[in-house]
Amino acid sequence: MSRLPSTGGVEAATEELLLGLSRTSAPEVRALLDVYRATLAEPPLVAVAGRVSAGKSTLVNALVGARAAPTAARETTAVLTTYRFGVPARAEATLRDGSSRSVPLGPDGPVLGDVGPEALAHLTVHLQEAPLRRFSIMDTPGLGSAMTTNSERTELALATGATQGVRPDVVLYVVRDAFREDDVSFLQRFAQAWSSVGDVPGQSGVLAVLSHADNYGTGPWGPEDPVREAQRSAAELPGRHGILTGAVAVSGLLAETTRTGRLREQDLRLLRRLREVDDADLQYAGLLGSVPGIPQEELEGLLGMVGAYGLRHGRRHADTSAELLDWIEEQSGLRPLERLLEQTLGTAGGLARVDSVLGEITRRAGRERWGADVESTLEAALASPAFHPLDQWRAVTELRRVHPNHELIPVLEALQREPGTVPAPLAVGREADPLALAGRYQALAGAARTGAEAQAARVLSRSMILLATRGR
Ligand SMILES: Nc1nc2c(ncn2[C@@H]2O[C@H](COP(=O)(O)OP(=O)(O)O)[C@@H](O)[C@H]2O)c(=O)[nH]1
Ligand SMILES: [Mg+2]
Repeated sequence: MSRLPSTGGVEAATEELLLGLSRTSAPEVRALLDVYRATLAEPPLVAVAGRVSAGKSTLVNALVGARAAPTAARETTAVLTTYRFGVPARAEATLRDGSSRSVPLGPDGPVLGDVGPEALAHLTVHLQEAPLRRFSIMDTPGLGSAMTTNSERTELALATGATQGVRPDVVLYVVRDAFREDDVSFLQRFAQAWSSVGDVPGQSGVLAVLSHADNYGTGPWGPEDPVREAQRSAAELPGRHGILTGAVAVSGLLAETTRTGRLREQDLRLLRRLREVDDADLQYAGLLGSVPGIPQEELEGLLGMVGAYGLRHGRRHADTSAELLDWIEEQSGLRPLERLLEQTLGTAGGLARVDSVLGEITRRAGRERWGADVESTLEAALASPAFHPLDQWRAVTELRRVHPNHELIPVLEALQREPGTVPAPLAVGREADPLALAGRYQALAGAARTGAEAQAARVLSRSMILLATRGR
């Protein structure tokens, strides 16, 4: 059963369409269609992208609630890994030749043994962590800066998961310190890898994560609170970069520490003992890793879990472990990220997935000659009223991209929310008559300035006709 939000019946219609197609298809096509149906029934996919050392794997661990992804030290061996919900916990390696085999899952992640990095395409790790029931999450290795030439297409596709054929519903793009112009080109290359899979419209969201919030700006020892500064900077990002649908400041380190239950009683005691140390001494100690009377490795261990920011401020919130955990959770910024993620997956995620899968099936049917009857069945189904919400979604997505403030956007959005009624922005006087509105939009389509506007008007005209003929 699908866990996606309501998508105006499109998902049920898609399931029915694919089932119908597979009944009349050749065995190899049927097998493919079954894979697509299974894909649609799975939780949506979140891809975490960004440069090496941006904090991607740390964030993955925080969101999953387990130290599943190796961080920092083992970055050089990083390989694209998707974490999915599954029982029992297990790992599977997919090789570049398309075959796959199960590999042991050790405490530090999959153990590759004799599977060489050059043979490996990606890993899938099944875990029982509750957040993975809501979404699967893909940890990507950072893209190199030179992955633009044709010969590197394969690497690019491998590094973004494009070879898996399952398009991410949301991209969390992790940056450290700042979102720069070359991050835009990085994101474009990320999208480019996907476009080599097919020209499916983009995923439902690209959220920027300003990581290392605890070290932001003047840093943990500076006069300003770095976390607040990072939050202010993050809030400005979507307005500045059209490619972003949202942005949040996060300290992945603090989030990983609370969400994976790393802190022990002795860490709490150690933090309390640090209350007597003044800031300058603590900063110095933080750099050198020592405070008189406290073993260096204990201090380093604590620093590795809460960072200098947690050391400096956390010690004032360490009366009880509950108080400390609440404080860390609050500073980490993970909850606002989860809310934004939930919202992004919830509003458009379902339709984006259906769109992506149906687009791919349509292309393959043509390219791989699945048969004229398959193609005509697909075409007829997609043109039927059951799939009209998908056309509305496509139209509004494209309109938002081309004319972000277009007056038809709220109309299309209202129709998606309440498919059975004339949208509130229109429901005034005689204009509320759907057939009159259909005519008006038809005329607008003819006079439109751009393809996006024309498409939106055509789709709206049909929405009104469908409204007028409902129940007749
Ligand atoms: N202080 C601080 N350190 C972080 C944060 N996020 C990640 N790190 C550290 O930065 C290093 C790189 O993180 P990692 O998640 O491996 O980056 P990746 O290469 O993007 O996967 C690790 O040592 C992390 O502990 C953060 O928010 N604050
Ligand atoms: Mg990593």
